[in-house]
Amino acid sequence: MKTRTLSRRRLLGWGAAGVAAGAIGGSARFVPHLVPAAHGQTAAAPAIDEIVATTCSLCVNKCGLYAMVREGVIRTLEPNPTYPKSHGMLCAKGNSAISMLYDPNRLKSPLIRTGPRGSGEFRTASWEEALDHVAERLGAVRDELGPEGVLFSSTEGFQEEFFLWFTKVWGSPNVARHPTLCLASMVNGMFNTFGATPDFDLTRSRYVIMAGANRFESLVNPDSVDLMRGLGNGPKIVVVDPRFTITASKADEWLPIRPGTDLALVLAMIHVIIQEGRWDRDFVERYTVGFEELAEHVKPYTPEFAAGQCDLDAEVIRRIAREFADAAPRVVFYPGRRSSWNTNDTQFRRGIGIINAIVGAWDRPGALVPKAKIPLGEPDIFPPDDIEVGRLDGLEEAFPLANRRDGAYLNIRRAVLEADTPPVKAWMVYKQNPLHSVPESRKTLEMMEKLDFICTIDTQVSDTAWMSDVVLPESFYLERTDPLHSLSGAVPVVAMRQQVVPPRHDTRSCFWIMKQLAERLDRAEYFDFTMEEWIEAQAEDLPVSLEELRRKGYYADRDEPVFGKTLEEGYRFRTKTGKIELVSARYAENGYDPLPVYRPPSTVPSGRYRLLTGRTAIYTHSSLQSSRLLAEVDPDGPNLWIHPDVAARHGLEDGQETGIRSDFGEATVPVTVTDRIRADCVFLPHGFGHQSGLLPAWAQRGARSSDLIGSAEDRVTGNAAMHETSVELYPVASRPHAAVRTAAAHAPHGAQALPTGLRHEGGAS
Ligand SMILES: Nc1nc2c(c(=O)[nH]1)N[C@H]1C(S)=C(S)[C@@H](COP(=O)(O)OP(=O)(O)OC[C@H]3O[C@@H](n4cnc5c(=O)[nH]c(N)nc54)[C@H](O)[C@@H]3O)O[C@H]1N2
Ligand SMILES: Nc1nc2c(c(=O)[nH]1)N[C@H]1C(S)=C(S)[C@@H](COP(=O)(O)OP(=O)(O)OC[C@H]3O[C@@H](n4cnc5c(=O)[nH]c(N)nc54)[C@H](O)[C@@H]3O)O[C@H]1N2
Ligand code: SF4
Ligand SMILES: [Mo]
Repeated sequence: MKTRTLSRRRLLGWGAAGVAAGAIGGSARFVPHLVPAAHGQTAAAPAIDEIVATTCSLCVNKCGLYAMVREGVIRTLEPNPTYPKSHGMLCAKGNSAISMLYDPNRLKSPLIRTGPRGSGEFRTASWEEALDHVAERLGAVRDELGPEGVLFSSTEGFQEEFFLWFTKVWGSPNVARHPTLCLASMVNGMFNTFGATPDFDLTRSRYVIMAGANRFESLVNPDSVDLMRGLGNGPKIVVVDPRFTITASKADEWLPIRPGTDLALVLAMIHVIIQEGRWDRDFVERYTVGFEELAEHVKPYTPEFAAGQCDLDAEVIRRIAREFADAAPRVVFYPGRRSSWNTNDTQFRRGIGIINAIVGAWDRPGALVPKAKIPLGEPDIFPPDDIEVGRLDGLEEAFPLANRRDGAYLNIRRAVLEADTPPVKAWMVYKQNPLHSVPESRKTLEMMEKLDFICTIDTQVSDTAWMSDVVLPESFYLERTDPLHSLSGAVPVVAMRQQVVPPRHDTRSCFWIMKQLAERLDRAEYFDFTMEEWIEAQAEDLPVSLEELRRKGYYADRDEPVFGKTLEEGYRFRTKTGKIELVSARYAENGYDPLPVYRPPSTVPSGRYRLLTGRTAIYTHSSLQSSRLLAEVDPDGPNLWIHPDVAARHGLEDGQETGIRSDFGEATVPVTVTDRIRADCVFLPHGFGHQSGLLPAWAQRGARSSDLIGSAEDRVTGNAAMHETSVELYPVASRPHAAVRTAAAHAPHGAQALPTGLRHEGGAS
C-alpha cells in the first residue's frame, strides 16, 4: 500500500512565517479602516489589539468576518466587507458566536457514559482515556465485522475532510453524509440537465421565481444578500410558498401553492411558453437536446390542469409564464436548496432546470451561472482504493444515479434495522445531530439500540451526543485553524478559517482527534502531517501568499462572474449527450422518466394536515437553540403555524399548546395562529424540542420535528422526502407556557444523575 509523505518544499514557509495562528502581525494595520466603512461610520474604531480575519462556521454559508480582540478576549465580530460570498453580511446566528464561545455551560471535556444509554450519566475523562476507549471499541468491531462494521456520519464543514479522510483510510464504505437530508435532489436534477450545479447572477436578473426557497430567513449567500440589495430596484420577485414567509412579504407577488404540486406549475409554464412561441429558439437549437419531445410531453399540462393541482389561478400561471419568458435571458427560476420535500423531488428540480434552459437563462448575465472552483494543492497522499465491500445503502440497485460518496441515509438505517445480526456495530458521528435531522427519530433510536458503540464529536451535548457512549468536544471555530476551503460559485473563493483565541477548555480540533485515533488504530501513516503542513500544501499553487490569505481571510480570482464559457464553440456539457438535456439520457437508461412527469404528493386523509418543516431566521437546524442570546431575541419561537380556520376547528388560541400526532410519533407544541399559512398544512420549525439534559431549558421548547416526520424517499436520489407526512391535532391539558422550563424536569431520563458541574447552569427558571 502506498502511503504519503509531504514534500519538504511544502513544509517551508509556514514555519518560517512563524504563524501561531491568531497572532498575526500586520492585520491590525490592514483592517480598521475597512470596518467602519462597512458600517458607514466615521468615528474611530474601538480600541482593539488585534484583528483576525476568519470564516464563520455557524451555518453552511461560511461568511467572511473579522474578529476584534482586546486583551485576549473577542469583543465583536465584524463582517468582512469585501468577501465575495457574503458582501459584508454577518447574520444573527453568526453574531451569536461570541456568546457561544464564552458560554459558561459549554461542553468542556470528553465524556464517557457511565449509566444506561440515554440516562445522561456521564463522567468527564482525559483525552488519553477517551481516545484509548474509542480506539479499543472501534478495534473490537473491526476484528469482528471488518472495517465496514463502523458507520460514519457527518455534515459539511472545513474539518469534515479529516473525518472523511479517516473514514476512507479506515476502509468503511458505510458513510451517511447530510446531502440525502438536504440538497441531493436539487443537485441531481441540475446535474442531469446542465452537467453542473449552477449559481445565480441575481444582481443582474430582471425576474426571479423562488419556489419555497426562503432566502430572507433560510439564508444562502450570496443569494440572500444579492436579493436584499436588489429590493426596490432589482428583479421582480415571485415567491411560490404555502406560507407567507418574510421572503414572500418582500416579494412582488406571492403564490400560495398547495404543497407538493410545484412540478405541475412548472410544466404548465413550459406549456405556455412553448405554445405561445416564447422560447429562445437559437439557444434551444444550439445547446439543448430533446425539445420536440418536451413540446409533446407538456401538451396535457395546461394552466387549467395546474390550477386544479396547485390551487392557483390559471390566468396567473399564464401571466407569470409570459413575464418570465419575456424578461429572459435575465431570469432565474431558482432551483432551491433544501430539496428534501417529496418523493418526486428530483423530477421537480429537473423541471426547473428545463424551464430555465428553454428561455436561454444559462451562463449569461442575470441568469443561472455554472459554478467555478479554484483548485487547491493536494498533499502528496496516496489513499487506499475505495472499499465497496459491505456497502449498506444499496445505491447500486436502489439509486444508481445518487452520489456514492454521500450514501443514502434512510437506506442505511433501514439496512441496519432489517438485518438479523447488525451489519454495523459502531457509529461515529461528526458535526451532525441525526436524532433531529433524520426523519423518524424512533427508528434512529432503534438503530442506536442495535449498536455496541456510538461516539459523537460535537461542541455541545446534542440529543445524539446524549445517547452516545463517548462524547468528544471539538474546539469552537473561533478557537481553531481549519484547512483551507475552496468554495465553488459564480465568484469562487478560497476561504481561510484561523484560530482567533486559544481553546478555553479541554477541547481539540477534528483533525487532532482523527490523527490520534489513526495512531491508535494502525493508520498513523495517513496522518503523518500537521495542520500547518496540510495548509501549506493546499496553498502551494495559489497566486497569493499564506500571509496575504491570513490577512485578508480569503482569496478570490475575480470580482465578477465570468459568463459564457459553456456557450463557446465546441464546449461539451458534462451530460451524456454533451448538450443541455431537456430529455435526460441517464434517466432513460436507469429507468426514470427522461422528462419530468408530474406525480401528486401523498394524499392527506380528511381531518389531517400536511406537515411542512423548515427553518427560521436565527437558528441553524438544531444547533443554536442552546444560545441564550438567540432565545432572548427570537421573534418566532418553536410554535407550530396553523391557519385561523384550523385553530377554530380545534378550538385553539394563539400561544396555546396542542397535541400533534403522525403515524410515526407525537408531540406537544404551542401554536401560532396566522393567516400566513394555507389551511391544508401546518408548519413546524425545525430544530426545537431538544431532549438532552445537558442543554439549557430554552433549547427544549417546542417539538422535535424528526419525531413526527416519516421516512419517505425521493425516487432518484434517496433524499429524505420530509413533506409526505400528515398529522392530526388533538387537545392536551393546558400547561403553563413553556418559555423557560427546568432542564431537570424535562430531561427524559433525569438529568439529576449528572455529575455536578456538567449540568447546565442556566437551566433552572
Ligand atoms: N425535520 C427536518 N429535518 C431536517 C431539515 C429540516 O428542515 N427539517 N433540514 C435538513 C437539512 S437541509 C440539513 S442540511 C440537515 C442538517 O443536519 P445536521 O447537520 O444534523 O444539523 P444540525 O441540527 O445543525 O446539527 C449539527 C450538529 O453539529 C454541532 N456542531 C456545530 N458546530 C460544530 C463544530 O464546529 N464542530 C463539531 N464537531 N460539531 C459542531 C451542533 O452542535 C449540532 O449538534 O438537516 C436536515 N433535516
Ligand atoms: N437561518 C438559517 N438559514 C439557513 C439554514 C438554517 O438552518 N438557518 N440552513 C441552511 C441550509 S443547510 C439549507 S439546506 C438552506 C435551506 O433553505 P430553503 O431551501 O429555503 O429551506 P427551508 O427553510 O426548508 O424552506 C423551505 C420553504 O419551502 C416552503 N415549502 C414547503 N413545502 C413547499 C411546497 O410544496 N412548495 C413550495 N413552493 N414551497 C414549499 C416552506 O414553507 C419554506 O418556507 O438554508 C440554509 N440557510
Ligand atoms: S449566514 Fe450567518 S451563521 Fe451562516 S455563515 Fe453567514 S454569518 Fe455565519
Ligand atoms: Mo441543508
